[in-house]
Amino acid sequence: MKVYLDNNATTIVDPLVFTEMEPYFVQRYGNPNSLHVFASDTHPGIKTGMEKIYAGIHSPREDSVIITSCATESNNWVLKSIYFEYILTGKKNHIIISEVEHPSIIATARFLESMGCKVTYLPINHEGLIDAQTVEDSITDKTALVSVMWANNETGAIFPVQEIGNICEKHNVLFHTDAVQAIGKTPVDVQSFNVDYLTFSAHKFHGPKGVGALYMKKGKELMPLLHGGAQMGGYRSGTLNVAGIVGMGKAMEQAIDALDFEMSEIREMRDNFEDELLKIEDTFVVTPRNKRTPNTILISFRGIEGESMLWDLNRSGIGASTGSACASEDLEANSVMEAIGAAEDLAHTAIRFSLSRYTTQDELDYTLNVVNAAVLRLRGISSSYAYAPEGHESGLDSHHH
Ligand code: 7TS
Repeated sequence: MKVYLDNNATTIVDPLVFTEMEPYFVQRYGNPNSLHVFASDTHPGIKTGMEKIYAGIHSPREDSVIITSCATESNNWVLKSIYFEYILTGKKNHIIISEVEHPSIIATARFLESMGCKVTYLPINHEGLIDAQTVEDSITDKTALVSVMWANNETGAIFPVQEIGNICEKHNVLFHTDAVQAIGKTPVDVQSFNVDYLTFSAHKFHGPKGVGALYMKKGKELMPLLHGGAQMGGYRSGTLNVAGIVGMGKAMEQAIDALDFEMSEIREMRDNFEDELLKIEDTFVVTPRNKRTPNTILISFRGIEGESMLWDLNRSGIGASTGSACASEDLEANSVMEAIGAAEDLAHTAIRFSLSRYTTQDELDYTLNVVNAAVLRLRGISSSYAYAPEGHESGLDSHHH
């Protein structure tokens, strides 16, 4: 049996999405900007795709949704753009982000620091959540931007973006949110939330890889990312990714259709699976379920190195993660677990299971059996588990690389 439980890293493309994209490779391949029928053949697909994308985040027509190549691009762009449009030319020099943003935000913020910006990294509390009050406390008259993700990729924690948006509006500070892990998992509405910029990526909601977007509210500024033929309103030149736009549109429509299913059925499957996992002794989940996206579990098995667990799971055909795939090249502790202040031995034991609407009960039953067997095997050979039973907060992290 092969079981895919790494949907926060990427997702299977919905077959309906693939079907809609297909004609745009061999049949309707024209450059949309050309002046002939090969071009105009592509226009209805682009129009429908864009309409579905706008509708999916409740964006009014007068706001902008600019298609990019991924969320990493959107995140880099919005931060660097704030630097060029608001900081370099004005009196502000400060941005606020959380310490558990995706590396595409953190690394960009560090780059801006090297350019002379001040950056505040907001802490998360013991539940892995951001307290909106810490945003307000960190804002000064020098603050240009707050960037806090909608939902965290490691824990699934949903951050208080509505409150943060209101605080930013009150203090006249721009607000960007990375909504990559929110689309299709919790309602995303840029009109009822005070969001100035918002990032998302098609491959996280059963669309194709290589297509992302940056939403911008009317009246806000953005530095053109790619100068050239003035596609995408001049913000991002380059021949449009027609199939990608068609695919992201269809994927967005499907994600919105399936939202209730995610928030009821998938949530229930996740909760039952989590209940079973927590029956294994010395296991921990930090963020309360009702404050998480419906598909995510970040769980620690005391005494078991995350990578060892992944190995056992993988041998049985199960794909999970120790956290962000972006960081798994090096054997670092889970960054969210570290930010929460977990003891180092626990921070190395986190495993992320992320479900999707394609996950079945059979797959979870099978996974549970494999996890149970893996826990027995790995704790049996774990020196740290034998020496550091529950409640014993020794720094005995004897399992090292
Ligand atoms: N932002 C968040 C919150 C993410 O989770 C990811 C990918 C990205 C941005 C980057 O998206 P991309 O479109 O540039 O690929 N996160 C993960 C993850 O959690 N495991 O692997 C990739």
